[in-house]
Amino acid sequence: MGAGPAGLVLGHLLHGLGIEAVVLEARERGYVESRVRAGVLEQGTVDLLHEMGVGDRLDREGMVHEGVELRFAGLPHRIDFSELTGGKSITIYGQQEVVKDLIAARLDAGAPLHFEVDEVTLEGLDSDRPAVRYVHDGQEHELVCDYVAGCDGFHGVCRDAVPEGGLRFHEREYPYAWFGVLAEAAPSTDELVYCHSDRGFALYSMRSPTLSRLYFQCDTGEDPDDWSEGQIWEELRTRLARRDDWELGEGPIVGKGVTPMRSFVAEPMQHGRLFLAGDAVHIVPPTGAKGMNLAVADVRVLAEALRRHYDDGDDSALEGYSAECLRRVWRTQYFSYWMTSLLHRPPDDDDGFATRLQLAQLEYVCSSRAASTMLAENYVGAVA
Ligand code: FAS
Ligand code: PHB
Repeated sequence: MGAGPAGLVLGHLLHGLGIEAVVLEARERGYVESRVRAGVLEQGTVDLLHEMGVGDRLDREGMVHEGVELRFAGLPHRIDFSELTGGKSITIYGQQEVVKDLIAARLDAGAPLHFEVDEVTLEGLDSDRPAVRYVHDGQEHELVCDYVAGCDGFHGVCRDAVPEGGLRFHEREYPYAWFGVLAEAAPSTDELVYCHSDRGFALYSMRSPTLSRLYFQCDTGEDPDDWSEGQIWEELRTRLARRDDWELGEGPIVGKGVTPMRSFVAEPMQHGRLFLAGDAVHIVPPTGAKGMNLAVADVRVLAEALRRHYDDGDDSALEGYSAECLRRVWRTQYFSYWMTSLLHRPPDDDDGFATRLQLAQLEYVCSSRAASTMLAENYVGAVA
């Protein structure tokens, strides 16, 4: 269920393994392929897309970064990923580009992918013949299958199909959100900039040599339409200001939106014949750039577990799916929570104590090899 990164990567891996699968997506193709979300691919995600044979455009258009800048007190501090992780890096390539490549590959392979399905219900998850009912092109359909992969995101139906008490939930809502913009401005920095400022967090990211993606911390419930382009650029200029002559390049803003920040995990990641993956079962705040990478990592484990079931009649990996993924999910939750707490202005810090602690920790991260290595290896996804 779901044609996001999780559902499409799983569909492609299973197709490659000769395991029959149907991908069902609620939205139309155009919408799914234009939805601006993540933009950072870990080394492991890039390697997998190559192994799957969908890495050509990524190679041509992706931007490889071997480091990142932490900016605080108006000064830049570079974290050298390559030096600290034995040569690993990240690649900047929009999530919607990954989705486009995977949809094209699936349709080229003639593998089933249905857009605009509706009224999806799941039945018999505790039996060995679960069924998915849905409406497509006005017709009712029933798919009786061996397993259902719930890759339908946070607002999908699969997680809710688990009976009451079948899952435990862990959640933290953050008292701030991200105001994100996409701008037709040539990036004024070679690598991403994570910025701690008195006015709150800011992030300089990009999508291409002509497209910049920027975010700044705002109040929850902020309405992007209350901000003019001038106000947005002024806020970003103020927060990202450096003490030297670095200047923020501006350009027409072609997209803006506010994203709430939460940490969420549902456990276990399986119920009967339903296996949950990606945002359907865990959400991380985007500060660690982990959302899409975590979704891909889940289905990589699930595809191998299904291969062992069908090829070797061995269900041990399916039985171990949830535990194996949750180990990575909680470590990633910790890193994303740590990055978020380190860089965002705490709402009620009247005496500045929390801000002083953040600055001391930032100083430590940028002056200690051990601490900068912790950040680097988690960011590029080099932690086993
Ligand atoms: P997805 O949500 O991507 O895909 C689920 C799919 O299931 C969707 O296409 C949906 O339409 C479909 N679906 C839903 N209900 C269905 C139903 N009933 N039947 C069939 N299909 C159904 N991460 C970052 O690292 N950086 C970012 O900047 C960033 N920005 C984000 C901004 C937003 C607004 C959101 C929501 C997430 C953002 N993320 C970001 C996290 C994001 O990258 C997710 O982690 C990633 O999309 C997860 O992929 P999937 O699990 O495949 O879920
Ligand atoms: C992005 O490019 O959209 C992006 C980059 C880094 C993050 C979050 C989002 O931490």
